[in-house]
Amino acid sequence: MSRLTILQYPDPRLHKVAAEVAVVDARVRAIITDMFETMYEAKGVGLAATQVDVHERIIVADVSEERDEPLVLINPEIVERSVECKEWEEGCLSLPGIYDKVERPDRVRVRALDAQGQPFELDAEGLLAVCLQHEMDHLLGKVFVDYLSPLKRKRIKSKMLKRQREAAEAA
Ligand code: GNR
Ligand code: NI
Repeated sequence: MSRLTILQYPDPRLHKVAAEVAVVDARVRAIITDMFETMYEAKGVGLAATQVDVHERIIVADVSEERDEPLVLINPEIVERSVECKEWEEGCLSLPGIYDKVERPDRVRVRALDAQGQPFELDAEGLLAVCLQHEMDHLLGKVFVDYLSPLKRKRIKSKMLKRQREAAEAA
């Protein structure tokens, strides 16, 4: 197992579109193991492969309090979404310390493959629904700040670049 580096916004690789996984094999399961290690270490509730520079449709998540309910979604698709939307304060491991409100459908039904390559469907609401939509956006090259106004995004981008510049100088 190894912890992977999480790409930091505005890294252009966060905007790559992930490819479908053709076969769920040992190679894919090794990526999943490393993604869980990375996600738990970073205390995130989800992680998309895009964030660790793997451009394949793989998501790991765990929204449980005890951090003992790992979820794997390969080639996820939303098959149903509620008309009702809800606003949540979102954060992202690719933009540590940045939070803002995003409105999304309140409930979604997602179809995906598990780590064995078996199809399953999942009804999600609350934090899990937000998390899965946030992760699926990552696989399409989209980050939550893309929903914010251009002015907010510009400020966030400057803040992130300044932080990265300072970290590089300190190193
Ligand atoms: O850890 C995370 N928390 C979170 C909180 C509100 C909405 C979405 C998220 S996902 C985020 C981890 C992450 O960046 N996943 O891509
Ligand atoms: Ni994220």
